[in-house]
Amino acid sequence: MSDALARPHRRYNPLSGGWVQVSPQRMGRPWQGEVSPPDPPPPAYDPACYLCPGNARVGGEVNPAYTGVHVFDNDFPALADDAGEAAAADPLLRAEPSAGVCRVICFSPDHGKSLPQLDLAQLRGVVDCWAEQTADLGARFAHVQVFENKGAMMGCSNPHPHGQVWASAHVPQEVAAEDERQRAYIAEHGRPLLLDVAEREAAEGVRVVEANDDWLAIVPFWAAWPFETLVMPRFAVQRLPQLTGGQRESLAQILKTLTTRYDNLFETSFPYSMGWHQAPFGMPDIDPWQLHAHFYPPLLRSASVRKFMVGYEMLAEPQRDLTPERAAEMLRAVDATTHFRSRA
Ligand code: H2U
Ligand code: ZN
Repeated sequence: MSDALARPHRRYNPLSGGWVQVSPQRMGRPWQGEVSPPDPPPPAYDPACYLCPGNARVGGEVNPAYTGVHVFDNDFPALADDAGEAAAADPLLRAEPSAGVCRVICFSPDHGKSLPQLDLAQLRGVVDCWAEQTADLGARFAHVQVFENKGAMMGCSNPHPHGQVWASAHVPQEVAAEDERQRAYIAEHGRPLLLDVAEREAAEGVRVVEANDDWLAIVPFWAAWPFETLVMPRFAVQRLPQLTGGQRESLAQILKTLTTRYDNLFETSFPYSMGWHQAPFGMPDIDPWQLHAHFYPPLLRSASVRKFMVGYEMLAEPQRDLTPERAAEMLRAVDATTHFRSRA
């Protein structure tokens, strides 16, 4: 790493167009590896869980005795099912309708098993479901957001392994920003932005956490969260449904090892928000796009010590002490073969 990167500096996020303040000199502060006792694993079935097979949901509907992945319409959708009437144009109090569909995706009938504890065939089922939902909803909506919000720290109330999909008639702002940045990059450099990033990161290696022939998981150069990662294909692809069988299998593999590293890092079920970004639908030119997943985990030093995005972060821009290179090194140093809960 150059000397400039050992001193306080800012890094540019070419996907979002934002910046992050990096303060590596503050890493010299005492680093107390606080050890909290591992939280007890949840049971395989919880009679009070609204996602377990055979249980009733809040709306009264009963979940089937599902054995793999199970998808249902969110009983409390965040988006309207029709566009409704446009609000009157007001330059100061501007609003527009937001139509869409919200679904819940149960990853497994087992209440106690999160992604790293599923076997590769089950994980492949999750990938297939994400792709199917994208194809289904992409036929009707401009954007399909597949995501998982995991852990009480992230405001997720239920440990049952599940994610969500929200499809909307509009392209939401994070995706719109990425769309703009990727278009600008290909116009200037002639190649998709994230293909260049993947090639560069694979060659440099310092920020790589996991790699196989098809996929790369890196702590991006511009990461804002301490252990943020970006899962990216090493081939041109814009959306989940385009993935071949082999590419889905290699994706299942990298998801398993990446999330195993996360859980083993602090021996806790690692909280995060993760989700896929893919080319919006109904756009003529999607060549600038590369499919990718962001993992945004809040933890910093232990199962209970988290990073807060407050103060300077809320008012100026994100800041971090731990460098992305060091975070990647820490994740690489963790065992990726055995989940801490299945150790003898
Ligand atoms: P979390 O990922 O934030 O825990 O959300 C789970 C979703 O499940 C949440 O959006 C939905 C909530 O609206 N839900 C149902 O659709 N039916 C229920 O019976 C309870 C929760
Ligand atoms: Zn459950």
